[in-house]
Order: sequence, then structure tokens, then C-alpha cells
Amino acid sequence: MEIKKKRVWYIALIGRPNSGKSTFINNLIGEKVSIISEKPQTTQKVIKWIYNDDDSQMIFFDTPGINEWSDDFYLTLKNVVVNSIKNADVIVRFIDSSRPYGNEEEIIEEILKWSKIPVIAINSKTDISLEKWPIKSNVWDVKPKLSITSSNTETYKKLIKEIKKYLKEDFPLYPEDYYTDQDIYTRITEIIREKIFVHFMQEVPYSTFLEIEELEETPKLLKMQVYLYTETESQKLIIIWKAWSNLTKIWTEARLELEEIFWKKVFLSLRVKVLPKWKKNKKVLNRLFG
Ligand SMILES: Nc1nc2c(ncn2[C@@H]2O[C@H](COP(=O)(O)OP(=O)(O)OP(=O)(O)O)[C@@H](O)[C@H]2O)c(=O)[nH]1
Ligand SMILES: [Mg+2]
Repeated sequence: MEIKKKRVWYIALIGRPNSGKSTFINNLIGEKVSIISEKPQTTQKVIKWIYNDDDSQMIFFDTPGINEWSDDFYLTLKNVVVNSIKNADVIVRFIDSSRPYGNEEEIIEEILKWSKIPVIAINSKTDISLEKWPIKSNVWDVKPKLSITSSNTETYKKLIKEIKKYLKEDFPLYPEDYYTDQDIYTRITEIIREKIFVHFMQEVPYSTFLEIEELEETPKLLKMQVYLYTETESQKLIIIWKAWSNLTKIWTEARLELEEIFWKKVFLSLRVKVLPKWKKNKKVLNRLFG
């Protein structure tokens, strides 16, 4: 079969936490591919998603939101984003119009100025917009060209049209039906992580991480042993004793969703363990984000 040339390029989605980047990519691809929650910093690693239409193939990087905290954990996340920009040909910058323009946006401006990659700035969440443009900043790229809202995917079409102006003619890099290069370990931990973000209060989502110890896949079955690591013994006790029902919800919902994604029966064993100070442990951070 002859492979036709299309317009192909790498596009990084950048913005503060909670600005709607993952929601956009899910609606665009038409499947739940990136995890989403009401809490900030839901996305914690750069995830590549591939969008195909008749004349283009867009390889999107959904990135963790940029925030102003500067502990090891968040600095690692920020580095992950900065490195992903280096591999992008164009950046789509999400400016959450439902919140005042603040420090986080200024940090993002600095990163973008430094990167010198073309930027398409857009207003997101315009259905609940509070902030009216123009804003104070006079940085070159800041004036949003377009507005998008998840309740009106027509607004996405304009963005796609705008992105296409930046794409170059090339052979597609991935087959038409290929929409991610995530490995099975990442897909599984992302789904479980989303349920943790949804069902646990403030502290737990930010003080835990997941690791798959054993994974067995047969044509009809996916069997896994997953550990949920906390930073302290008291967090572990809270999860196991006080929040047992939340853990059960996470287990049930994750299992059902994994069965839908992989089209097979899923056996999920989820255990809680403690790894003190893991957020300062470079080895763990590299394993998670490297
Ligand atoms: N009202 C409204 N809410 C939205 C819109 N887009 C996303 N949201 C909500 O905003 C919250 C955050 O959305 P995400 O897509 O996870 O945001 P994100 O930018 O990927 O966030 P991080 O991964 O934390 O960086 C979720 O509760 C979404 O349902 C929108 O256009 N309008
Ligand atoms: Mg996200």
C-alpha cells in the first residue's frame, strides 16, 4: 500500500495545572486517553497522543501543569515539561480564562520566551470565563488567538485549523489507528492514579505513587499486583482504616475501566506500602518521570 504524505508535527500542550489540557486531548482523540480530575497536577508525566485526520497527523504532548512550587518533586515535573518543549515544533499554550492571570502564567511566559518555539496562545474554559482580555502582560505571544471550551468541540476545529498552518509535509510517523505510544504499565497506573485523584481528599493524591510489581497478560486475562506507596506510616493507616471504602471504590472503578480498555478480564491486587520521603528520592523521581 502506498503511504501518502500528510502534514505532520509535534505539538506540546502547555499551561498551568487544571487549565483543561487533558480534557482537550481526550475530546479531540474521541476517547478517554489522558486522565482528568478537578484537582490540579493530575497529569504528572508527558504523554504522547496521536491525532489523525485526512490530511494531517499531529503528535501531541500532554504535559503536567506548571506551578510555582519549588520542591524537588515539582521542579522535576517542571523539567519534564521544559524537556518536552525542546522536542516540539509548535506549542499550544492554554490560558485558563476562569482564573486571574497570575504567577504561574508568568513562569510559563519565561519558559516560552526562552524556548523560541512558535506559540499558539488560547483561552480555555471560556464557558465559565471571569477574566477579560487584554491582560497586563506585554509579552509577544501572550495575546490569545482563539478560545476553546470543552462543551463546544466546534471551538476545537478552529484550533486544529490554526495548528495546521504550522505543520510540514512529511510521511506519517505512526499508523492511522495508532493513538499512543504509552506502554501497558503507564496506562494501568494512570487509570488507577485518576481514581485516587477523584476519591481521595487533598493530601493523598500528592503523597502517593503507584508501581506495578507483577503483570501477567494472556489473551483473555490481565493480572497485576500494584503497590500504592505513601510517604508516611500514618498516611498508610488512614488509607487502610479510615478510607477503606475509598480504596474499594478505586479498586472497583479502575478494574472496570481497565477491562474496557484492554477488552479482557482484569485481576487487580492493590496493596499499600510506605516509602518514607520518596518525594525527595531522586531514584524514585527518575523512575516516575524519567
Ligand atoms: N467549565 C469547564 N471546565 C473544564 C473545561 N475543560 C476542562 N475542564 C475541567 O477542568 C478540570 C481540569 O481539567 P484537566 O483537563 O484535567 O486540566 P489539565 O490542564 O490537564 O490539568 P493538569 O493535568 O493538572 O495540568 C476538570 O475538572 C475538567 O472537567 C472547560 O472548557 N470548561
Ligand atoms: Mg492534565
